[in-house]
Amino acid sequence: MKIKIINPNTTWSMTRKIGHCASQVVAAGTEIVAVSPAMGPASIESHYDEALSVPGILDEIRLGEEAGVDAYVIACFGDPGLYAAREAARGPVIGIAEAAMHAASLIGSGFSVVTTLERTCGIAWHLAEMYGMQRFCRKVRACKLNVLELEHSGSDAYRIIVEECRQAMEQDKVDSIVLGCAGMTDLCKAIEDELGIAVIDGVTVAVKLAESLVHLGLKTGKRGDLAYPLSKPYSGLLENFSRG
Ligand code: 2AL
Repeated sequence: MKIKIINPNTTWSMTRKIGHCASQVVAAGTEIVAVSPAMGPASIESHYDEALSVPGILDEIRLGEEAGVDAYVIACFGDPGLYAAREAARGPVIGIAEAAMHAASLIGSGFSVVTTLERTCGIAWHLAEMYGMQRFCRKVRACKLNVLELEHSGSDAYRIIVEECRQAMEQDKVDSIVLGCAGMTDLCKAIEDELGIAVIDGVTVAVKLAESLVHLGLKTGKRGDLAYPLSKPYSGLLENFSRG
């Protein structure tokens, strides 16, 4: 089984980290391919970044379909381009925010999200609403860290994130904490050990969900609004996205 993880930002140190953490949790016969698209923002922390990450994601889906990939994970907490990617893919496509929030809803009655910049909190709330997870989401907390600070060993990011998770644990009456950035995947176990509360990383949950769906023979439905996109011309920079 081949699962392709698309880190929609172009920071390969993060992509390698994501691929490594995902490889630790899959079965022996599951191959993980972690990529960043050839085009896109270095980090994603706004609606603007999200929109500009989507063509790169869709290009990686196209390449994956040609290479016989069985399932995909979109490894960015805003789940950018998720439904467009599902239209273009045969197999399942899972976003890390939807995976993490659903996992949290299965193990407790409430979770808080701990994410990067304040400005991304609205994106997380919007997703919680869209996925029917608002009932479980107690709070979305920002660490005031930008995404790329997670890649700098001297940035004190771990300490700052642990302290925000501690606040969530003490103040929000939650059963778990959802990490709000794919770049936090490597910190999950250490935070959980330090605080003694369930900490959920969407990358590992999404990859296990994708693996399970493939194992069960479940694919993306093509009978309704996730059918393959219609064939038509696309122009300018999007010329190569024409299907047909
Ligand atoms: C993210 C993420 O997961 N990767 C990225 O570049 N931006 N989301 C976030 N809220 O920081």
